[in-house]
Amino acid sequence: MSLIRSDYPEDFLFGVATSAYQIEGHAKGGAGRTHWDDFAAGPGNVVRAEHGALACDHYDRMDEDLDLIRDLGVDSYRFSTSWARVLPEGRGTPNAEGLDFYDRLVDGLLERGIKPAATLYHWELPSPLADMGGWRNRDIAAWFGEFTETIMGRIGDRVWSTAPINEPWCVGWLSHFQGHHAPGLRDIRAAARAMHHILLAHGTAISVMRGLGMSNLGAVCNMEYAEPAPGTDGSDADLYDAIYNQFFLSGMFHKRYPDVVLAGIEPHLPDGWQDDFDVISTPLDWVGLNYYTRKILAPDDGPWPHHQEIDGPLPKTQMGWEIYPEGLYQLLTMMKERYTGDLPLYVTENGMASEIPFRDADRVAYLETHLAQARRAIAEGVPLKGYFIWSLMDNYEWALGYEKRFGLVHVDFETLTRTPKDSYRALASGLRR
Ligand code: IFM
Repeated sequence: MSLIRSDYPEDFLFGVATSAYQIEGHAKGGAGRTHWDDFAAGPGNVVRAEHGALACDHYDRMDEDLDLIRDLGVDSYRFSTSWARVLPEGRGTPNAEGLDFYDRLVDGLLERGIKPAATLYHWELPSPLADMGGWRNRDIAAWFGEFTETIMGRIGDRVWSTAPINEPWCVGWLSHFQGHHAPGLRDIRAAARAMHHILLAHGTAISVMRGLGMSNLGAVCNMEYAEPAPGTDGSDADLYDAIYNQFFLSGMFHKRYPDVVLAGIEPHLPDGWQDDFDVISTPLDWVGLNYYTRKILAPDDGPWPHHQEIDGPLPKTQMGWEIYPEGLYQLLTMMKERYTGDLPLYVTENGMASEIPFRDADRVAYLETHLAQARRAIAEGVPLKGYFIWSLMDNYEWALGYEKRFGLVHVDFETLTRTPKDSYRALASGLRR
């Protein structure tokens, strides 16, 4: 790999990322039921109706996994805390075993010299909260505040960084308007309310953590570069960009939502939404970008937002996503110019799914080309401070089950044996140079 650590600023940080439901094995350790367990049980929602009950069995193989992270030579590990493992009912009595698990995880990282980068919520909402409307219910901000207080009351003194909600677009739009993720709704009103409440919960959690005396608090947004289809006037790409890439940062940094998005969702936002921006814009210490691909947009004659994605000509990953490294540079630059200024930025996820089990030269090339765009951004003054690869190991890729493999480490889902791929070895050697 042409990656050489010394090509990056001295304080630049490399890491790998995972999330709780995707690796832990949710059936273990007294965790409560989640809306992903419910969604996966519905016909046609998830490939082969696969779920996260065992996943990578990280719950019982934590030490082996932490050794893999240490031997890779990265500086930080981005993990998430499962709300239902900590509070099986979503509120009320904590699960002592769950709290002990995250305590051991953080200590295990620190013992190995790895910075723990926590995300509070990476998609597994406790079912009892989903029963009460989940992200559609304004009370979720207070419920999330209670969860934040409970888990960070236990590990907040030792984590290196924390972000409340992974990928607000996925939690809101993908799950409540497009219906691809739990709770599987295709409902504009549900989506509008969820998107607003996600931001309210985000700001509430930041305030709770400030109250606990924590620092290095950020937000993690996923973005896709929006490209107009040839021959179109660009308005479809602009609207896609506004919903996907601008909405959440605009709320957090400008205390407003983009007009073109309001044109579609304003009638569905909860009463008094304009009064929530002081909470939503609670100051942050950094912002993370999860980047994978671009989309090409053209009009269609369906309901708002009246656009469709067009198949693009570039090589694609196992997910069918075009490989477009320049988008990483373009979005980092946009974030700095429009929203974050001098605030540190991180690439909190980047990587590819590949069907090649061990000799994954395609993944090495993907990482190299994206890292080149990260260096381009740094050279032009973007305060990019770190880069996390998705993912440490193959895991549960949500509605696509276990087939799509993002890992630097191969997981045999029959035996749960972990085997480092070529990309793991290439990165380990580059990080030592
Ligand atoms: O696996 C997901 C992860 O949970 C969130 N970001 C994108 C990844 C790949 O689809």
